[in-house]
Amino acid sequence: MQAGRKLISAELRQRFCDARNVLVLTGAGVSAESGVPTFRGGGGAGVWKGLPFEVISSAEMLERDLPAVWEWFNYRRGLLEALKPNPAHEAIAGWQDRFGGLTLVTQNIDGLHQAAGSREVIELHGSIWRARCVRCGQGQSVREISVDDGAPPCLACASPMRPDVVLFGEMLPAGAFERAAAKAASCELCFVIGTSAVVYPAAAIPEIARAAGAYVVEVNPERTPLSDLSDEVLTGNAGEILPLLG
Ligand code: BV8
Ligand code: ZN
Repeated sequence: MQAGRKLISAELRQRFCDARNVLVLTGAGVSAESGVPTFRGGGGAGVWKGLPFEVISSAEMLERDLPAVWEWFNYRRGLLEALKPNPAHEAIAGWQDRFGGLTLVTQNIDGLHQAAGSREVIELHGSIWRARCVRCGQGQSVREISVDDGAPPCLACASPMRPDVVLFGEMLPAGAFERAAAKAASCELCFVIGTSAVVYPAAAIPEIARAAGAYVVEVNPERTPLSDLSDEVLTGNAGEILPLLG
């Protein structure tokens, strides 16, 4: 039997066959094999102009220097333009037709799950492809506005627009966490893929699933604070492991 296949227990194979309600939580690691830099573990997205990303991606920085925040996300969007989904994104997209109830929750703002064909993705931290007005909340695709010279003006009220992402110290989009938490509390199988599980409240979702009796499976080349809580840890790259689950 191919080495990789041994990685997956017979128990997981059985649960994967029988499961109806499955929750998947992803982080930057699921996009690593597409070339998207991760934040920790030397992934390269951790520091910008000497500032740790938790600082540049913060509500406080937005107050202090909105153009700098735009520059940071324009830089990251530039990195993303040419990147494509990888076999991990494709495997997860394929699961939505396999399980009656698949809930895909991501911390990623890169849109690669949707590019792979995943529908109804719960984007806990927003999207780098959207902007919204700081005053009236009007949303806009960044592809429809010029974002290269500072904060673009809102087409409705002319106030400055900001990246439609959740910054540190900011609340998640209305209902996003609640919807994910409700699905976590009722799923039989919970996959945690490519996340260092240190940012909250996202990292609480697998904890909710575990507490509700779900079988929690972590996919990550490294151990995380969630590894001990997981029923099964698949050590390796998501793009190589997920296709093995069929
Ligand atoms: C909030 C968008 C309420 C912007 C992001 C409780 C305890 C402690 C702190 C807090 C707490 N509650 C709140 C906080 C504060 C804070 C927080 O969690 N801080 C952390 C740093 C301790 N949380 C917040 O501020 C949240 N808001 O709580 O609001 C509130 C409001 C007002 C006042 C009070 C309370 C908002 C958090 C969201 C911030 N925005 N992103 C942007 O992208 O710049 S977070 C961002 O960082 C990502 O979205 C993600 O969530 C996180 C990065 O983590 P990962 O995605 O996991 O990536 P990382 O690089 O760390 O790890 C990659 C992993 O993949 C590694 O494990 C690696 O081994 C693995 N890997 C690598 N290659 C592969 C792989 N795995 C598989 N395959 C591979 N090939
Ligand atoms: Zn406006």
